[in-house]
Amino acid sequence: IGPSPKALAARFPADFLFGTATASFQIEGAAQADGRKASIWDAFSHMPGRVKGGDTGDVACDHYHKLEADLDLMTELGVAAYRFSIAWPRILPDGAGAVNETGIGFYDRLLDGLQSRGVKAFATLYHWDLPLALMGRGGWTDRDTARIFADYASLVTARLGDRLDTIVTFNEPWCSVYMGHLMGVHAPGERSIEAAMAALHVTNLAHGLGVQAIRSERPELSVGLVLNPMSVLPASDSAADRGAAERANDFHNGAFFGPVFEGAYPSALLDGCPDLSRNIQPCDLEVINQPLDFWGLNYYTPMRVKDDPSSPFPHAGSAPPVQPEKTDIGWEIEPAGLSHVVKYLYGRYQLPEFFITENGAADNTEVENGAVSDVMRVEYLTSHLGVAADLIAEGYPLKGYFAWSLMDNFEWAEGYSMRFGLIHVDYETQVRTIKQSGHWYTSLLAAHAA
Ligand code: GBH
Repeated sequence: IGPSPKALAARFPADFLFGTATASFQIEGAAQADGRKASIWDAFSHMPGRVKGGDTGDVACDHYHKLEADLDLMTELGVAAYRFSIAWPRILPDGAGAVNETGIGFYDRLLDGLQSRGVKAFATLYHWDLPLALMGRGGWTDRDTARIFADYASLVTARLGDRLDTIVTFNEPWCSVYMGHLMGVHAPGERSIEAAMAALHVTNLAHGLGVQAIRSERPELSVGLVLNPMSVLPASDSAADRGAAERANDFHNGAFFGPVFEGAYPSALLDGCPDLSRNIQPCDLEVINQPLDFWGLNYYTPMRVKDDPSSPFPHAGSAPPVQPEKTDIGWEIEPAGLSHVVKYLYGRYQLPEFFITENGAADNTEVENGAVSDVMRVEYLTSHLGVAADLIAEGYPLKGYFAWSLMDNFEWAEGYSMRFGLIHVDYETQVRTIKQSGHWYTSLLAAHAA
């Protein structure tokens, strides 16, 4: 079943960073504690029928109250870096205006705790928990939200930036834009191409303004953006399917990589979605196209497409999986998709160095006799890390890898039904149990550090 942790570790350079990742809304809970106000995910998850089982983020892993114990678990795992996100509504409960000092205090304790344990801090400003108050103005469909985001970025940089190793503006804007405004399966639950195209551009603009704000506050801080580019694989070699893959690339990848790294939206996207151009003002693309120190890649599964003129733009329908193995959430296990997407992107765009900022599997194995034998997750991580090592050997500038996730958590529309953690969380008792995958990761990290 793949190489030993020691053999795998030997394939990564000494300065390669191994870490784990989480996001505020998925783990913190304490939704009303110490002055935090609601985010769009609090509202969405409290609407009947939106999240499986009616689950909410009210308590989650109660990480807000278990910070010290969770930091100790990181030490036990032996991670060199921790990727987390900051809850905007915890530090600016109304999105703008009055600062909640108690909320900032939580991140002060987190950063001090990481520093004293020698763990590098990778912060994300936006992992989908927009302050609900900003929905009054239209949320991400309103241009003003971009400016307000930049003020939030300045505040975080000024107050916490001295203890950050890197800062990221957005996590997977593809999800907050398309799943939130077109597919309606994530907050705020809209289903309109008009809203999606407005949210796309306002989010990209917010990224650019955010980078400018961070740089002017703290020029030496390393700044990046985390994307979930689709590894778009055509169902067949036919010209029609390859054409569909090209259009899907524009819609899913070019919509973000184009403006951010080239200062232009793909022309096919501008032509195919007239709602997009309407939102663009002169100079926006210069603002969006800021040089970045790095970018983050989140990879789980490929997207297979076939030509389908009857489906909406980009006229690419989904094609069946090729690999028979799936994780418990039903996603095809295809490590080759990781190298495919990296090679596609570095061939297509001028990109800086990168980190794999998320990779992992839903493996819902439960605790039995005090242990969790999540063998599938170990195999998933092993095979994907093998591809990561191949990419480094081929010269791609991959600097680190973050396993998703440190612990089981609120898996968005799936609620608590899907478990991605290296650490098991019992949601009744909040007891944590390091899984077999967690112990395996520890041996990998120990071998790498030796
Ligand atoms: C990430 O999202 C999130 O950053 C993280 O918060 C989350 O917990 C984690 O992954 C696990 O889900 O079927 O058309 O939607 C990843 C979300 C999953 C979005 C795969 C795209 C496939 C395409 N991605 N999904 S589609």
